[in-house]
Amino acid sequence: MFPRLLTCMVAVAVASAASAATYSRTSNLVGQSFLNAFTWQAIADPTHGRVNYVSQATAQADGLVSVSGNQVTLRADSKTTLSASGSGRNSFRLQSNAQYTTHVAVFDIAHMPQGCGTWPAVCEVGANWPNEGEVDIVEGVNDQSPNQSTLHTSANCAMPSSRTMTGTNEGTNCDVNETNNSGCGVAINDSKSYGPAFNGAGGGWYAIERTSTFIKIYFWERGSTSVPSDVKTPGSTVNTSNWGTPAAYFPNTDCDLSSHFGPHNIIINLTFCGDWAGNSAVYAASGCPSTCVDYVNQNPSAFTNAYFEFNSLNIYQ
Ligand SMILES: *[C@@H]1O[C@H](CO)[C@@H](O)[C@H](O)[C@H]1NC(C)=O
Ligand SMILES: *[C@@H]1O[C@H](CO)[C@@H](O)[C@H](O)[C@H]1NC(C)=O
Ligand SMILES: *[C@@H]1O[C@H](CO)[C@@H](O)[C@H](O)[C@H]1NC(C)=O
Ligand SMILES: *[C@@H]1O[C@H](CO)[C@@H](O)[C@H](O)[C@H]1NC(C)=O
Ligand SMILES: *[C@@H]1O[C@H](CO)[C@@H](O)[C@H](O)[C@H]1NC(C)=O
Ligand SMILES: CC(=O)N[C@H]1CO[C@H](CO)[C@@H](O)[C@@H]1O
Repeated sequence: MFPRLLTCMVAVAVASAASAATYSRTSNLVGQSFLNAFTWQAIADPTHGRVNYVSQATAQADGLVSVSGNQVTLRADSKTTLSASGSGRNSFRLQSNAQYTTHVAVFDIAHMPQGCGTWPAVCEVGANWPNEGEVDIVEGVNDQSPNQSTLHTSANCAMPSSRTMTGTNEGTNCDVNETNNSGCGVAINDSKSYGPAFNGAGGGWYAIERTSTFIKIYFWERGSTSVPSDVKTPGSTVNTSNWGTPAAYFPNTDCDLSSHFGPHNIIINLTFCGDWAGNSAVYAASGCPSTCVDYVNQNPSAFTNAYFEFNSLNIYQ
């Protein structure tokens, strides 16, 4: 009886996994429709960066946002020398108007912000942080590569140290309180996944698949021969069964995802220095000059390449 029951359960599990792997497109965001799906947050930076998050109106007046065909460019100010006693460097923090639980999001990114002191992120975050969780899809500092996809949660959420992913486990405890906000990160095993090398390769695709039982992050550099066809040429559906081993895999084996992750907004932001990039040991280890805040204040032209360029964002549910 028992083996037979087991076989039956396995069959059910496989069937539901296969059906959960196909999703239908709910948003095809390019150009102006991409911008219309987000709200600019001119707020104080929760990560204490040397930044001044501006409104969309200010960004437009200062040329920090532009649309060219399908492409959307979001950049930081690269013209103004800052006074040490004044506000930080003008930059962007965009939050999606919609929230997502089970979904797939595919970000086709042509360029990401680079330069000493930069700390860009594409992430998904719930209300009442950290109780509804945070998923950093791509985040890094000071051009260091390859880095890193991370969960940040409340207490009692861990990841197995060994799991089926191409990235490298950098910590199994996702609880921000016990990890000094570091969470459980996975370094992506591709030197072109971040910063100048990512940009030099023409960027690539980052994708998240979130279900009630796992969160997966995928990355393909622009020239990869293994980009799935439904990623390379987005259409009305995706089938993640054909996407191969994820870069980062966060299963629910040691973390009840349903109680640690609520509905999430997508956030796209760029700060400077702050808790991570500006940490003096991290900044120095990156081979960056001076101190982070002085460098950001005094070298506007160093931020000419501190911009995101998105080709598209497709969301499937
Ligand atoms: C971007 O926003 C998210 C969500 O608030 C936050 O966790 C992350 O630290 C921010 N990153 C930067 C670079 O400001
Ligand atoms: C990491 O990337 C290297 C170089 O492409 C490859 O040889 C290695 O198999 C990868 N590791 C994993 C776990 O996929
Ligand atoms: C945070 O962690 C410390 C131990 O590192 C613990 O004493 C404290 O109760 C925790 N606080 C919360 C809110 O979980
Ligand atoms: C999704 O891909 C898997 C693996 O190739 C396949 O078995 C399944 O039939 C596909 N699902 C749909 C709805 O096409
Ligand atoms: C916690 O993080 C803050 C901000 O990065 C840092 O200043 C502090 O030294 C860290 N504390 C520990 C115990 O690592
Ligand atoms: C800044 C940073 O966190 N860099 C890390 C990027 O990933 C590599 C490989 O895991 C780490 O060694 C670096 O510390």
